[in-house]
Amino acid sequence: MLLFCGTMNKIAFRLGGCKEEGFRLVNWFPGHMAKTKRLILENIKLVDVVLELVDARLPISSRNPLLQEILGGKPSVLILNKADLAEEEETRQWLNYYSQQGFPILVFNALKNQGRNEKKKILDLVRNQAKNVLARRLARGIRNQVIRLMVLGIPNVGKSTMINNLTGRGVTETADRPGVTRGKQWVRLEGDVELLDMPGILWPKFADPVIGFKLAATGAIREMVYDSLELSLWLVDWLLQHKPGRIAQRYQVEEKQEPVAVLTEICRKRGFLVSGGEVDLEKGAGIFLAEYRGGKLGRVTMDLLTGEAKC
Ligand SMILES: Nc1nc2c(ncn2[C@@H]2O[C@H](COP(=O)(O)OP(=O)(O)O)[C@@H](O)[C@H]2O)c(=O)[nH]1
Ligand SMILES: [Mg+2]
Repeated sequence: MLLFCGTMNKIAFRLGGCKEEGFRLVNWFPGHMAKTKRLILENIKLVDVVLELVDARLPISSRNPLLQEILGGKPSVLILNKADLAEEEETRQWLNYYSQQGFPILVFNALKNQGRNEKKKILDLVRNQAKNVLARRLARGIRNQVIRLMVLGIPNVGKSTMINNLTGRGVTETADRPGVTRGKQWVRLEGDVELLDMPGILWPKFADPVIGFKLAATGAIREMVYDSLELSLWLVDWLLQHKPGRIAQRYQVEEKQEPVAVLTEICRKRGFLVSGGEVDLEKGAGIFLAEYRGGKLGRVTMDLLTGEAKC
């Protein structure tokens, strides 16, 4: 299970030594997977349509690898959430990509009050997806035409926020960290649509180390399972390669150097020093990650469809 070994060694090498902590990243989730899957399968039986939430910045990396197996043919609607944090042109391309594959799909910002129109768009897609199920039910003599749906997605993708948005409630049980949702009941969205008031929390992909880093960078992975310095160096490296100019613009530093030198320069500019004049890289890393997540480096789509840099 040394999934992150290669990249970690690269980073550790730049830091001047191999760090055991780097391998902590791999220990995430497997223990909970079987239980999580069982719970979701139990809930999925109760619904007609699934709202699959993914992060618009990571339209591939934030999808669960076993989703199709979990759905077992159950109709779903794909929602690219957090669209306000993703690059608009990239989102348009992803929308085309999934539409062409026949996915009913919508771009969304669950934090914002999207108004009736946006909610109606979701419900129209849901109703369309439920048509066959309702027809089959009717053919069996069941008159109940209420469509039941649930929200599914990996941690922190905005499931609770989406439920609040659809039900029109104030913010409850949302947090910036994964895995905070509890409780279970049905909420009527419209006369013919009910929503399970408990999202299905899926585990993310972690077969590919790059995906692990992307998920960690956007905040989908619990803080305790990665080392913020290593993650921030990976992110500096990724931004230098894929979004040149972003770091320079924010921090007025020279981009044509190794990631660790870039982070060191950021620390110096910000005055993050420890005794003896050494830079406090840990502090710089934490602040860099927080600023990135807070959108201070602009909108960033990390899964890329365009050019050579596909994902
Ligand atoms: N910018 C932005 N933030 C969002 C959006 N949806 C959710 N969030 C934030 O993402 C974090 C996680 O949301 P939450 O609903 O708790 O995710 P869950 O773990 O999937 O239930 C919270 O800080 C939300 O405010 C969105 O569309 N845009
Ligand atoms: Mg939640």
